[in-house]
Amino acid sequence: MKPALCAITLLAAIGTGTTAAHAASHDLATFIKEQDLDGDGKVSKDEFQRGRDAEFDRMDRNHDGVLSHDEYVGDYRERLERELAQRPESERAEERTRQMRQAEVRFGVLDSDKSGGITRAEFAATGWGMFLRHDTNHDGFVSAEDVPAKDGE
Ligand SMILES: [Ca+2]
Ligand SMILES: [Ca+2]
Ligand SMILES: [Ca+2]
Repeated sequence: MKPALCAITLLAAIGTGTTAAHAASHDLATFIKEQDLDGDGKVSKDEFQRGRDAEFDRMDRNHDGVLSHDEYVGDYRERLERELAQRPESERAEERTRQMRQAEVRFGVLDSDKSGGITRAEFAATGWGMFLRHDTNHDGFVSAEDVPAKDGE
């Protein structure tokens, strides 16, 4: 199995149940909701590229073209804390531990050459894998016309 493919499978598996995921969602409806920037109900390649670039730039706080561990995991933690604030306090600690563990795993997967940082190319590679996975009718758009991929595929 090629490393990129392996990463996509793993990302899909650990993406389940997370709402603040940096990885493009493996759920078709969520993917469209998150990536459809102009609201026409489908995600074009151009739109997806712009969205991914914007997300990378937002996370790359020191603008060196690499998402360091602190930038990636720190950004995730901030988003997670905002989300956890909506939950009953009794659930927060456990959820925080679980989600942060997943964020660490995702960082390791995205950093495919294990250099300690995620380059734009690494970030893009896993995203495109997800786009192609969703575009099951291969028309270059992810839309409701695509058949949702089943978990585990
Ligand atoms: Ca669109
Ligand atoms: Ca950086
Ligand atoms: Ca399609």
